Amino acid sequence: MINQSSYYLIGFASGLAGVAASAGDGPIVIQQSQYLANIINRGIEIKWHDMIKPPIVTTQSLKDVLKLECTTLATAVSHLVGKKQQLCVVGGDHAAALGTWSGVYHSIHEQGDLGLIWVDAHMDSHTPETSESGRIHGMPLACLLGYGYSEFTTILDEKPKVKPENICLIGVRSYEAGEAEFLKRLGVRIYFMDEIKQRGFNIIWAEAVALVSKNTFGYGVSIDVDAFDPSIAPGVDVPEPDGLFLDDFLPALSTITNDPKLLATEIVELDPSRDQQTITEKLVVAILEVLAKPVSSS
Ligand SMILES: [Mn+2]
Repeated sequence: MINQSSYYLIGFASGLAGVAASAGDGPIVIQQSQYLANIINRGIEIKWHDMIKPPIVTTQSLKDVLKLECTTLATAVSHLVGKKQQLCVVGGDHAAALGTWSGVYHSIHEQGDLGLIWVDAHMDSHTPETSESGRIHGMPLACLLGYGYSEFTTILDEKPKVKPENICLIGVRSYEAGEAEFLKRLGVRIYFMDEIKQRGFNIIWAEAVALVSKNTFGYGVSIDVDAFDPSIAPGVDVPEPDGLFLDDFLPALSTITNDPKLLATEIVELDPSRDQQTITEKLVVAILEVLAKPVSSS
């Protein structure tokens, strides 16, 4: 049973693994957002559980700082999932996923496997061997599959957090050969934009939910804001043309918000310094509103 009383947000105010540190301001802006205040005033009960920030001064390496942040995040997520609370992690760069899904895994793995829908313009499936930039926000999905730096593949538990057959990616349109080959070799299902346009978002969404539910205890959804079209989500560091629109995404998302198998959600890569007239901030809050709105059981 899911506890419907409150919806919890955990801020991951870190942009250390991405293109710009300013992505770390994403959750701070959401926390102070008038759009968020408006939906709370309309009676949607949203509470901030935590706001995780990088240390101001440190002598540790980037990997060690990130591991610490992600372990803190994983511990907070695991705590809430263990209490059957609904939650969304608000990033920060996509390295948040290392903490979010390690935490969900930690909480549920004795009961069954974890499924994951990864909504993103990119694959985020580089290993240190295939990455040209070396940026860790391009590697979280590979790490969750058990490949990459041991600092990130062993958060809270030694084992891989998701099996390839329990993952799918939605909205991909920009990637490098190395990561595409990696996912293909593992047999991970990818819904590229071409297929989404051809078959319709609601159809591929239902298929994706079925795929991540089939052999799992439950599943999560990781939403990179750059999955959306830059015309509605300019506030990201790696925009890619020809993306998703909310008219398709929000109705699809609303079909799972009362699904007892939905364990957690995350929204990442909002960079407020690149936003235009706060429209990306508004988009993030619109997604949170759908997630947090109590669903009357009919
Ligand atoms: Mn991403």
